[in-house]
Amino acid sequence: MTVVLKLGGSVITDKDDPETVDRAALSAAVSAIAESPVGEDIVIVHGGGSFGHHHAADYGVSTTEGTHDVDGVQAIHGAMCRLNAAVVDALSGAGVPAVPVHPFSAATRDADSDLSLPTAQVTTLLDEGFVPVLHGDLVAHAGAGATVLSGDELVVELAPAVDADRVGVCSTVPGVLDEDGVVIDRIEAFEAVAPALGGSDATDVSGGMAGKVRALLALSAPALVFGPDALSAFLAGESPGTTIAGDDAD
Ligand code: IP8
Repeated sequence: MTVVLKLGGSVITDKDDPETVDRAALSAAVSAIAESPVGEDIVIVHGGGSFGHHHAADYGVSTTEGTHDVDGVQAIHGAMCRLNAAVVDALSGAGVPAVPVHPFSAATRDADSDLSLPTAQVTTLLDEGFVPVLHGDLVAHAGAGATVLSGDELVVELAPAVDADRVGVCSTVPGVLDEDGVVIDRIEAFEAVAPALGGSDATDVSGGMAGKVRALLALSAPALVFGPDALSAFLAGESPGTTIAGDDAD
């Protein structure tokens, strides 16, 4: 049972305070991972929270707007590396064999914005008993300099590469919410939930919940979106929050 788990940046950082880790939230997530029956068969991806997004906003960089400003690149990538070090340290402290993997060193987007992420490093680390910990980052982007590479994009690339059985997206909300704020139990087609998610124009996977759902529907593994309190349940094989299972999902 291989799991790809995304820890949302706003789950593990204090979003209002630049470069501040939410120690209590990170420690709770780390304990859930350390005690989970999944063991070392897990790839972890974390988002930017008050680390990457803060600097990306300062330099006007997004998944579509790039920069050639080396100071901006160092600020954004450097902040993400600092958050990654905090996550890896916390996992190591709990006995998880976590190792850092920095996507900026490997990924590219071509002039059509198509992403290429070499994954042999991740699969080999996993096979060798390590827990790779990747993060939202910058990516070298042909014609645009460097753009943001979101953790959600990484999850979508990694799940097939590691032949994931389940994908988890641990977010600050307890699942994908309908118009009344109620968690949607299961999503099998985007059209059925498009009105609740604010339309169908989100092709950018970092473009909010609509983009996330569209991208996760394309996976062959079921993906679950849930809140931090449900992380242990997800890792135990339960189905908290919203299950997103498109046509290709097992
Ligand atoms: O929070 C964004 O990752 P995300 C990473 O998963 C940066 O969208 C560099 C802002």
